[in-house]
Amino acid sequence: ASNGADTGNNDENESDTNGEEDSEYSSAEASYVIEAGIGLNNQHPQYEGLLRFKELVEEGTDGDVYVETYHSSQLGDDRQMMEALQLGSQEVTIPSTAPVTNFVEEYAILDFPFLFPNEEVAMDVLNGEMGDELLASLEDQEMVGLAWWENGYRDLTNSVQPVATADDFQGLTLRTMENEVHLAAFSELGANPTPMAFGELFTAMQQGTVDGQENPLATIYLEGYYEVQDHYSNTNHVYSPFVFLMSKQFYDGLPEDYQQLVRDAAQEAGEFQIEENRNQNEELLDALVEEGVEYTEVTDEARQEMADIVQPVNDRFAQEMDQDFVDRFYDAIENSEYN
Ligand code: TF8
Repeated sequence: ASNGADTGNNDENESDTNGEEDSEYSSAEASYVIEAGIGLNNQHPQYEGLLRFKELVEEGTDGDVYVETYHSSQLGDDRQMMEALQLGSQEVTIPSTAPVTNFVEEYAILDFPFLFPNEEVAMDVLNGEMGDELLASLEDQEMVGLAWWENGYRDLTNSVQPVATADDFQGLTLRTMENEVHLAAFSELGANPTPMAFGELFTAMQQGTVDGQENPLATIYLEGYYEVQDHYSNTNHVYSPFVFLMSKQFYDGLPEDYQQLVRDAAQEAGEFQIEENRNQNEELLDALVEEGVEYTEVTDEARQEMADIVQPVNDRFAQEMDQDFVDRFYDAIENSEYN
């Protein structure tokens, strides 16, 4: 297993490894035990969402389904946890969609930079037919997609220079997620992208293996990146969803009423997580600046220039995908009432 817990430095409550103290139930008395793991630490709204899921499932089944929660990559990184779901040795994980492209190609469309004009459109499309289709496509991979959660718009931090325009990406060595679209897009901008698992990122920045990284504000602040990064820019370059995944083997073994219950719980806990995520954002920017990070505001004009530079990357990947799927996806964005 990975030792991600050691790489972040903001795990203020290390003893809270599995939410045990928040539950009146126990695994010994349950018919089903769900081991649920995430890569982020227990300060992130994603963990609060996971605890909400635990509460809903345990109360809804009167303790017959028990949920053990793990954070900080205690059970492995996103990719390893998805593999464990396929094997049936872990029941739940909630990765960003970017590493899911290694299992289902179509997920790559979600990594297209500057695809969704705002969060509401993104959630509208994901909770509609296109999102349902993406969830269903996981079944061939022995996983069941239960709900969409939100990581959020990704922003840039680095330890070298303020990034205000596309030119400022030149020469920066940036950690990216393990995803072809991200690799291509950052190369196109003139940076040196270095894909690596999330659990290795903090140390890589600390040791100077990479100059910077990109993640939503909540991760940047709550994982303590201000200790190793000097500059933050609100590039908003990619909207990053989380997808709530369950092992198909485990799901298929549940009675039908429990299947519906975990589905509803994942959805409801997700709505809570998304609200928490969005509420925190403004506060977090102030807190980041308070820690001494220099904030560079990216203008709409500069963002448009970045978008124009990476557009050929989107077009190239779109061409390699099922044309009908891509067309319908773009239509769904355009036709969203939040657009
Ligand atoms: C990344 C992602 C991650 C999440 C999480 C660790 O940068 O944004 O923060 O997928 O599961 O790797």
